[in-house]
Amino acid sequence: MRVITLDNPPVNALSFAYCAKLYEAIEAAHADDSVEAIVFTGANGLFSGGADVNDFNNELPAGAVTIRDVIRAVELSIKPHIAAIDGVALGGGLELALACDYRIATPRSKLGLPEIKLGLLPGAGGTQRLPRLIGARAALEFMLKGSAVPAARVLELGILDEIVDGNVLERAISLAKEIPPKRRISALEATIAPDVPMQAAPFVVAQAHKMVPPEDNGGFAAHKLIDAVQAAVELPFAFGVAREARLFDELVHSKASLALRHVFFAERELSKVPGLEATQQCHPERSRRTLAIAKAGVVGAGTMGSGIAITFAQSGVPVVVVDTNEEAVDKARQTVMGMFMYQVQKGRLTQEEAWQRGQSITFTDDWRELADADLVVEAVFEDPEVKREVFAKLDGIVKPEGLLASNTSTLDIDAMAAATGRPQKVLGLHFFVPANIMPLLEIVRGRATSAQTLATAFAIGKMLKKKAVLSGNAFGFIGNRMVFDYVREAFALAEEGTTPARVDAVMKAFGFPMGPFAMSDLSGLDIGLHVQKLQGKAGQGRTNVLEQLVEQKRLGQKAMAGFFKYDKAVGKGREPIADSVVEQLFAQEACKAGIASRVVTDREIRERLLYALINRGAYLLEEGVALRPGDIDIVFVYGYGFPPHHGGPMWYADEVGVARVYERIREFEATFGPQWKPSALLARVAASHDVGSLAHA
Ligand code: 3H9
Repeated sequence: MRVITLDNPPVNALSFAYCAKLYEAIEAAHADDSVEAIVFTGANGLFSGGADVNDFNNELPAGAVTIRDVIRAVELSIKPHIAAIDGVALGGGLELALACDYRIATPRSKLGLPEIKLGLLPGAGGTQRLPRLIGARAALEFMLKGSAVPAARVLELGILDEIVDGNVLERAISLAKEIPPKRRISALEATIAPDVPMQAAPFVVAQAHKMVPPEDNGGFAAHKLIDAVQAAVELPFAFGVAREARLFDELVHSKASLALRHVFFAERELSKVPGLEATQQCHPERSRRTLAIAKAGVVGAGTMGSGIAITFAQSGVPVVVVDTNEEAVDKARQTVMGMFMYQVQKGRLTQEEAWQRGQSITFTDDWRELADADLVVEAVFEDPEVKREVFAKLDGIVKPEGLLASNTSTLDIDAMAAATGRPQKVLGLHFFVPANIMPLLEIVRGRATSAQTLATAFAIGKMLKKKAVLSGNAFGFIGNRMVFDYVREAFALAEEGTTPARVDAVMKAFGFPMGPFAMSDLSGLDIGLHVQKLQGKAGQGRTNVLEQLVEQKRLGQKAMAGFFKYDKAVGKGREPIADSVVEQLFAQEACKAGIASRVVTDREIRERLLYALINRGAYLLEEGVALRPGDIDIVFVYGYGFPPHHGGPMWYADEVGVARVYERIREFEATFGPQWKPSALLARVAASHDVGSLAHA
């Protein structure tokens, strides 16, 4: 018996270089007559994270050994192989386990084929073996979701043979000593599902194609995956594997996969901040210099405050919410209870867990209860004076080592820090509504914010399972600052005679879950106007349509009328319905302001909105507000629904070609005015190559 340990830190990725070593070890075990069985296990706390995604960016080097070669060696051997899994087994890692004869795992293990999230499909036999093991329908569901699934569920599905409570390697070794028989999955016939006859295959395949997004709008890999599973059902194993390999190769070079792989790596770059020491960069939560957050405080029990409190409670951190308004507190209590009960209904929490989480949020009107909090986040009204008062008060109450954060979406962190005697411990933590659901967190660095405070903020982000992006302290930070320009163009288009419904439809067709007008309705037109006032831009628009809508109490979705109207009977009151009243208001005000009506193409709509984002993003890079183009992309993918298969606005600029984007922005500047002045960075990148790259600027 031979134990082969996958050991390629940090995640035992099956790179070409590592596969060459692995292949050698496997062939040595096969050649050794004293070895009757082979056990695979993993070092570094996991089985394997799958293929090395970096390898996909290069052409396959001549003579390279890949996971497919490793798996073929396992498959061809007459000796039994056992996968002993502890931790995650993903992608090619799970495909290796599927080529084994037995698969056993510890209860904490998670297994998955997440390739779809990278715009790929399992390309090392996974699409052919899984339908043979658990049926095509269950296999498709498993691969289309791409989640890392807990061992208990994987056992139920029939992918695992056994869950081992004790030492999984010991159990595998004892299993190997029994010399179990070969059980090649490749020798099985694929089925659809226990209750479905094989004749139903065409129907099941057609249904699956209908259920995923269109090929040109985020569904490219999903359709190819369905094709591969169809091959598993219709073709002998060897032909199916060949079809899978062809489909995989098409996907690896697709724009969507390149974009999704960019998002994957950009996400992992986020906490690498120049100036923070190496240990903090890699493992902020482990660094001694980060502060432990054992108790959190929130000021303000509004929508934002309750969402933030739930987020901390979900991560096991007790939290005190301070608000003197009884009505707001009652509402917040109901929101919190409702949220946890919903999770019980969905089977995500037990009654007991829901009760415990609910208990870990305390509401009070007594600010002194914040005294021993390690971190307090204020979520009060967006007004500079109110915020300053809150910070001054907190500074007098919270223990000196406690961090003070603002959840402001726009305002100056330095002004708040100046109201305290601990500016180095003041920062912005900008959550997005609803805070307990939205994955994005902007960490705003003030002039005096210390490295320790920042490192702690990244550790908090990780603890709360957020994508934490660092932003400089500038009005609107990264996300909102860029969205102002995006919405500005949407508004300008409406003033020029394009209906809000059409603008939104074009952006939805690009892949956003909603268009800019529906988004404005969701966040509230009154909020939009308030922010314009804070920015000193209210009343500077070409028309006063926004002001009029707010005066008419058309505040957006919450008022069942904004740029669109809403009807409780249509999409639970959340579906925007075009409203001719608003369209007429735009037409009438545009006429008064002397704005000529223009006929625009869908392409112009898309370009004006997306290039406004790109131009502002380039300014933010130039000004140092955003560290990297990838950081901006993460903000937009996770905070604003930018379609991940386009990689985020800055990646999209590269996809289109920066030179082309720049030229178009110059044309917009000439046609529409100085708001379109291109950033110097954009000009430089556009000039540097024919197809310049912002990613490498
Ligand atoms: C595949 O398998 C294709 C096959 O079907 C067919 C082939 C023919 N490759 O996330 P973390 C790096 S496709 C390269 O912070 P965690 C990551 O960049 C693959 N690098 O840790 C980071 O580097 P750095 C299918 C990878 O503990 C470091 O490892 N598999 C890969 O929070 C730590 O990462 C997947 O899609 C990789 N595959 O989570 C799994 N994975 O330190 C993708 C990680 O320089 N990976 N890195 O910043 C994951 O889901 C998580 O990383 C994992 C660990 C759960 C493994």
